[in-house]
Amino acid sequence: MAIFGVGNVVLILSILCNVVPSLGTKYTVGDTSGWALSGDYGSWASGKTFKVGDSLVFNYPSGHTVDEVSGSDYKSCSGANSISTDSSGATTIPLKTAGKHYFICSVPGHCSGGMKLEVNVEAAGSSGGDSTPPASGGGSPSTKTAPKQDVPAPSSSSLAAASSFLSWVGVMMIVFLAF
Ligand SMILES: [Cu+2]
Repeated sequence: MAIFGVGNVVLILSILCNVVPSLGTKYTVGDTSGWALSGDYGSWASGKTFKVGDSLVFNYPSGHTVDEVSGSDYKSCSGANSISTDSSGATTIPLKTAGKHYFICSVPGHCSGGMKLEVNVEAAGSSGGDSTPPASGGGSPSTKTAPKQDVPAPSSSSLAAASSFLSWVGVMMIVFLAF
């Protein structure tokens, strides 16, 4: 019975591993370079699409901060009226609202030296494609093949990942039971 207990825990963990990342993407600011004076965060952010539900992860050594500021304070590199500030070395900022978000390091000289990040956050699902919403939900039998086209690609691919992972877990459980 203890074996099945372990199997259940593995099963639950595997489900969590597949479900949690689908809630939002975590972007590590500056990638491996982190949040640093040598960074170029304009180029880092360009080409990325941030959505509500995503998070920004700032990694930096001591001697820096992550302040969320207004657009005007971003331009003037002022951390005097910060919306939020953190200097823990590992700052995760959940992007909760659509629109522009501005981040600077409030240590004098660092923002003007390059430690400033502007991101444009889109509403969740706003760029998921041009799929038109179903015209009538009343169950009128209009066409034969219409309902299948409503399945969005990301969820089906994550389902595929989940099922392949679950089958791997199944193999592991068989190995467990065999020994
Ligand atoms: Cu700094």
